Amino acid sequence: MSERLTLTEDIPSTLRLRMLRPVLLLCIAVVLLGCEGQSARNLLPSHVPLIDINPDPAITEVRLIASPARKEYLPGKLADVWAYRDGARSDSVGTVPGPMLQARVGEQVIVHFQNDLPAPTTVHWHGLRVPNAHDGSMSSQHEIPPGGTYDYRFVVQDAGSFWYHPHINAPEQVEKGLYAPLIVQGDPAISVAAERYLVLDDVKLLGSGKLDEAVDPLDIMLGRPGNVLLVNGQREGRIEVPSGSRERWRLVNVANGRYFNLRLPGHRFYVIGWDGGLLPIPYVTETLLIAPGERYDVLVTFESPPAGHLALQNIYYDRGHNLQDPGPKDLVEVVYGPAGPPPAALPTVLRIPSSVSVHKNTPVRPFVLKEIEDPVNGATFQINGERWPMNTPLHVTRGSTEIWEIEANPEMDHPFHLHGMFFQVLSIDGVPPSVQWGWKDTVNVPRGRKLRLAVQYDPPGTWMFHCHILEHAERGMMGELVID
Ligand SMILES: [Cu+2]
Repeated sequence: MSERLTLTEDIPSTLRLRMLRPVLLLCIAVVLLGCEGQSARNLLPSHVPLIDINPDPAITEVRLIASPARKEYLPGKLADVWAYRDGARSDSVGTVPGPMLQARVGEQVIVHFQNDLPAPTTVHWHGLRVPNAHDGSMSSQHEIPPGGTYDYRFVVQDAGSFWYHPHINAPEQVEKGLYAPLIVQGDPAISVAAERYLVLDDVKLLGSGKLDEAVDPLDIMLGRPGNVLLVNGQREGRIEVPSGSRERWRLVNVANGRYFNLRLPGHRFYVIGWDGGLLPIPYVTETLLIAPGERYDVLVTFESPPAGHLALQNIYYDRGHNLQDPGPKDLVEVVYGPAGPPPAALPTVLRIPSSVSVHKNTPVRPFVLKEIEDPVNGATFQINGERWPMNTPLHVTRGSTEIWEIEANPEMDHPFHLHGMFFQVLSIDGVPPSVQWGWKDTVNVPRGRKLRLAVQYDPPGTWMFHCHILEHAERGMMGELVID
């Protein structure tokens, strides 16, 4: 009998049935944990920063190790995971998420990386503009074998919220726990009572609390939907917020394929930034969609304590394939604590806008993201009719600008990520987006629609672009851009 458990399962039974899991469904009812909603909610742990071993204030130098570790996703049950740890702390153990890398704009960062995993790996610094040899993709470096080391070196150029993760066999390695937050400081100060980095994930667990490593066709199609939702590696956590005050939340979606659509009932998100840092003009929203790989930076004001239970929730977003609404799921309980400092006036301008210059003669380069259903293997994925690694690299000239017109086929959305440089969204089906001039490195391409992006080619090297549903990328939805 399957021992997979069902905690936050939101895959419609019709689809699961269609996708060859009839036995699982019969078993679901008897493997429930049975304590949903009753567990003692623990305060979310804060991220432990990597120790800077270099006294020079212009250099952040750290030792990062990836190794097997254990993680208690479910109470009293240990899962075998792969995790990052700080090699500069003699007593460090691997954690999920891994230790946070922090640096300031203009600093040189040196990461002495050591692979203690039983498999080759690399480290990709998602969103950072780095020299090509330090990007950590399969197009820019050789894999780091078990027992091997690699020194990553780059100067951080942009303040913002980023993350790091492997770029080899990512569907397995990220799912096993290899991901961590990365913050580059250097923004103008925004007055808040507290700042948090909430790392959103899901994980597919068996009733034993171990990772379910079986991959079925549905996992390939949707990006391994987990049955347990995690914030900072913890299920059903709790945060205490200062009453009458304001916090800054950085948010990243590190899930293989889950879309997070956030809501905090009775509160609004004041969005001040996303992938490439602060936005020129903030905006307010009741719900916040975060596709895999994306980051958002929001202010939340806690003015009126709710009468009852308050939770940051994940609500339905229609990403395609007739997935049905499972109802809201609590991600983390929010508790009003003692009064904090009253919030200062909200900033209205955060950054001077800058943009990629495009005109009517700017070349348009089309990309079609396509899913090919395969009843045996689930699906394969293509960009412009080609499957990585059999893709034809695109060659372009450094400094030139092009418009990328990206179209997703009608079945489902795909979050599109470009390494090495930011881009700007010009239009969706010809209509400019309501929020403009923010720099992105990952953007959701809604199914059946066309996005136009402005991309200026720099720096030189071979850069990957791909869907950030990791199973899609690994099964073909990935290409290479060569800037000469
Ligand atoms: Cu995709």
